[in-house]
Amino acid sequence: VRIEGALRNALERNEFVLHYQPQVDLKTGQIVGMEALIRWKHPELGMVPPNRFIGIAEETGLIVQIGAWVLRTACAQNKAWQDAGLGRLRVAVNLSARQFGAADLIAGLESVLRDTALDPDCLEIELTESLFMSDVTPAVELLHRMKSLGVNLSIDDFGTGYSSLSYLSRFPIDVLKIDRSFVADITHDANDAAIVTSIIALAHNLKLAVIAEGVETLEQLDYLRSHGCDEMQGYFFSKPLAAEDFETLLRQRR
Ligand code: G
Ligand code: G
Ligand code: MN
Ligand code: NA
Repeated sequence: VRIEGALRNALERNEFVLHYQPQVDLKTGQIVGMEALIRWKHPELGMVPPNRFIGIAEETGLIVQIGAWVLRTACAQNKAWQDAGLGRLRVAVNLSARQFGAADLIAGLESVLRDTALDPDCLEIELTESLFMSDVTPAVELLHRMKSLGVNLSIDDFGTGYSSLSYLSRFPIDVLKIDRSFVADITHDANDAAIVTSIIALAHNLKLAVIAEGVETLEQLDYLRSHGCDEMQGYFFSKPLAAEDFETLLRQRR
């Protein structure tokens, strides 16, 4: 309850920040993108992780305004890094179901792309399977409208939802993100290894790119690379970083 009241004021008080976690091409070892992850710098509670407030923000509907801020901030930051000569990276932003259902989703995306002048191909919108569960027809239309703006669409936490696979052939998806629960035991558990290699094959057969989340060890990285996974994201390479630290990392690697 205390959190909810403060959450309403957090946007005006400029208390949110984005951290960025690098996404690395497994063939070249280069940073090719980053996922923007929100944190709340509460004046008394300190740094509040998203798990403590995203749910409340969804219930109260505040996620629509917070999500719009995330999108705008992530796109502006990416464009600034590109203009500084730090590379043509792609930024991934999480979209909650509430935002997906909002009437002004497309207009909001359009205005952010116009205002920031970010190439839409350098933006990726992360969706979860739960978005596709209920009534599928409006979802298909909305996804095509998003795609027509030129942005990339990915499925986050792939394999953990309850939706059917049939949407993969009908929806204009570009990327599957293998959930980190499958990656964790990939080198010890034959079933998890089978699931991960199957997701990689599924993605590639559908001409989708595939990125593994939660990569924490060299063994996991080697396994994923040798099985043709395209990209990885995880603590082994880097935790999510504050913008200035992410920028330092980019400068060091150039
Ligand atoms: O950053 P962290 O690992 O603590 O993220 C925890 C969860 O919060 C993840 O499931 C992530 O998808 C979610 N999350 C982080 N940032 C955002 C955001 O900007 N919007 C939404 N909807 N979820 C986010
Ligand atoms: O949006 P999504 O649910 O995929 O959010 C990514 C979450 O995963 C964030 O909370 C991020 O901090 C977390 N994360 C990123 N890399 C790792 C990792 O290597 N291990 C673990 N356990 N969590 C990670
Ligand atoms: Mn995500
Ligand atoms: Na995930």
